[in-house]
Amino acid sequence: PTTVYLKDYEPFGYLVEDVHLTFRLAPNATRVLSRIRFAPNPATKTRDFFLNGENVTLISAKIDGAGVAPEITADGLRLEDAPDAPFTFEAEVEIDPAENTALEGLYMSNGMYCTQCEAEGFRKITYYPDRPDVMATFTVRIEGDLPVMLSNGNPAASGEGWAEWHDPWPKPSYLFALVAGELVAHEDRFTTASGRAVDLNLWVRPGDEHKCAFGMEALKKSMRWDEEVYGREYDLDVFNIVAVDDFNMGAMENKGLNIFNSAAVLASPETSTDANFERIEAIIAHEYFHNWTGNRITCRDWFQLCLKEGLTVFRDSQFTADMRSAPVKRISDVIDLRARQFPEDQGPLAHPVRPESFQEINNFYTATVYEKGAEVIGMLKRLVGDEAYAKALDLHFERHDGQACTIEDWLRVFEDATGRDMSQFKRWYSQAGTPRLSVADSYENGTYTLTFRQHTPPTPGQDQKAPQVLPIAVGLLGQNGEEIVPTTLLEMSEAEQSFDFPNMAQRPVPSILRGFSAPVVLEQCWDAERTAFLLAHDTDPFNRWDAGRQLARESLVAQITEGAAPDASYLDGIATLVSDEALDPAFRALMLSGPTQSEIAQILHERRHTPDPDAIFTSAEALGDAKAARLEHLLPAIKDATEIRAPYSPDADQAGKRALWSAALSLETRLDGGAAATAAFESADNMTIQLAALTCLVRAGADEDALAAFEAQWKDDRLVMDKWFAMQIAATAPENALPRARHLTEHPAFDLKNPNRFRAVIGAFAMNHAGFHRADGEGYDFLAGWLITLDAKNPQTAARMCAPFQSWTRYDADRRASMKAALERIAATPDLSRDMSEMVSRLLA
Ligand code: HT7
Ligand code: ZN
Repeated sequence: PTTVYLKDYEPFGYLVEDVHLTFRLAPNATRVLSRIRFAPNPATKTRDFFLNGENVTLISAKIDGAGVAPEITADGLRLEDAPDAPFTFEAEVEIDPAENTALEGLYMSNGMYCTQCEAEGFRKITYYPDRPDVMATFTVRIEGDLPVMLSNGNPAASGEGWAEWHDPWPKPSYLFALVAGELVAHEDRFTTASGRAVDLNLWVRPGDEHKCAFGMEALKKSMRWDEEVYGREYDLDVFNIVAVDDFNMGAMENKGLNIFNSAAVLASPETSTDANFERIEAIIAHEYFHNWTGNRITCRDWFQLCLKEGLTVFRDSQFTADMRSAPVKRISDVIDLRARQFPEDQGPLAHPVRPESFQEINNFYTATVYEKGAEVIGMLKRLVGDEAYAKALDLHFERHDGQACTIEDWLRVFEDATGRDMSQFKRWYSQAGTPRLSVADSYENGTYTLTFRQHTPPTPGQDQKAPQVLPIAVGLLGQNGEEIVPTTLLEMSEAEQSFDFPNMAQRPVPSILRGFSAPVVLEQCWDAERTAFLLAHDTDPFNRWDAGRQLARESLVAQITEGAAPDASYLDGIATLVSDEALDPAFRALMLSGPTQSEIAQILHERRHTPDPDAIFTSAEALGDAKAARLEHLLPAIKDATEIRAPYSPDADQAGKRALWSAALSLETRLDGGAAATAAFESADNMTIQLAALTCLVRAGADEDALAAFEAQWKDDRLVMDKWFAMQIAATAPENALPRARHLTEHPAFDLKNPNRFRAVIGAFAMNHAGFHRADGEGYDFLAGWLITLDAKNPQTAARMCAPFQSWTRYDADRRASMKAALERIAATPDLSRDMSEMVSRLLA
């Protein structure tokens, strides 16, 4: 396979003025007619007229009305003698949406036509310069016997069996979308700050109308928020969202026609959990915010993906923090970053936030590009301050509207708006790996000194790392827990740097990296007493939570490596916090959750112990049991105080109470074997409590009746059945995970072609840490076998699911050999996709 390099970027030799497309829809033989006006690009000397095209059959091609016979290759079309002056290119091609199981380009989902063009899917629809720096206006005519036919922009005209759409905003082809089928709309209206009336429609399959209201409210809140916080208004007369069952990712920000995985937009109290509601609100916001950060200002090439994704994730996190609890959102984001991005950054798949080469761009829609990309924006904002950030963003929108940009353009905006030199900061975009930040302190003659050292371990292809700019938020506490120095930002730019705090009457207790101000691993000399002190007193909610997490982590490491008992100071600290009714219930619920088993495996590996997944599982269970015993007397009061019987609302307040109630129920189940969980399951009137109770029963191994009852109740709801499949595999005891997953692949509702269902069974299995890492290696073989099968149909989803193998080198020799063999089995599969072969070769390198 060919490798594409950032350094080789060249603009396309032609500009596209406008595009007219006509679709004659038919499941196995859709005809696509294109009329495209090209003009030589004055910025380039070479004029290679090559149009990307894959899996399309050319019927005819013309230039300025005269037939031409271009050279056709597996990946496109070339005309040697294209004019060196403006001309119109016309083509007619045929494609087969019904056979398209890769879900890229135009495909069918339950009888509905829909598209997914990011990153390089438009070339599966017709011949085109399918690259983000070619921007054009599109007019689209759809012909077919379907009641609803949608495309980007505003509706232009329609009649019996046809509809026309016009998008006045120049856009790259990856933002093209078409949907056609039997759909019904949940309608609403929004008036923008400047008075433009916008029709809002959420299109769903008949029967799903009752799951639309929440998504629509989330859309309106997002539109208002972007006006108020970023000064960004919507720019078309209509905004359409469509829910689709078969979709590779969460959602797609096509201009004026966002397409959503139905799991990322449909919600009702009976069928969706609080976590689903929060995620849906965030994804709707994310896709909507792309209208400015992604669509109006797009990426020059796919190496710049973080320009739109990092910024848009940062914006959706700000939105959620504003709508809900800011500290809880920050803690949840860091849990996610440490669980998904840190392993990526510390393993064979590590790559910079702006990668420099790829074989298959779909493999770079990663936690590093998205979540670390968002952390980088958060650091920028901290470093320059809120006001300068707002000024820089205004300049970005003003200067680059309508352009396809780079990270250099983005950083120049900050340099011009603030006068700061961003050259060292830019290393965050080019250096892979998680910096490790160690800290030492001293106290002499009334001056307290913090000395930091930063070091980033080597990553594939990058042996040496230069120091990065680290914003380190620090607060100092007095011996009685009072705050003597409030949060202060230290700016570190060297490999080693000291910061003095003079005139300190006593040696303070430092609270370092408040709010997780930089995405680093903080290495402090372990001091159990200081950590317990911070758990009790820190005024920074993130560091307070993290102190609890560290105590739990150290307890587990000592349990595993020294046979120690669960740490009493951790249990005491948690007991005090969870019964403190002045604290937000959502925060208290987070305090009760422990580190994941794969996090413990990573820490053991860092400390040169070979992780034993069974020992990790047993120790985590022992800590859970000890927590239940220590908190037993508090559980009734915690549950009583949360009033979960109020009429259901998905708001943050109620969701926080239910989270705490469910965490208490989970501990109670360890004590009563499932009696309380059974009662909760049977009386639940919302999915949050029903699923929480069922999870408790699965963990306790008392699940047979409840699982059957749940299936009987929800067998006709695809999204709820995904939960049923996933949870019973992920939460069961390790020895049951593989037999259960195997058994469920034979369930009549298991469907390889539906990514949600595949992830619910095969993906959930890999989340059962000790079940996946069974000593006999059969878990690895099971995953590899299913990835090989899926790769033949849907390479993108198959390749994304290789991630559980990324930690393979950290385990014992037998497990390592089994994982390597599983990866080699994938690598040796004939006709492996480009997606999969790139992933496996990086994993094995
Ligand atoms: N920009 C989108 C990324 C994307 C995608 C979405 C759905 C299916 C396939 C996809 N490939 C890339 C989604 C986002 O970040 O908002
Ligand atoms: Zn995005």
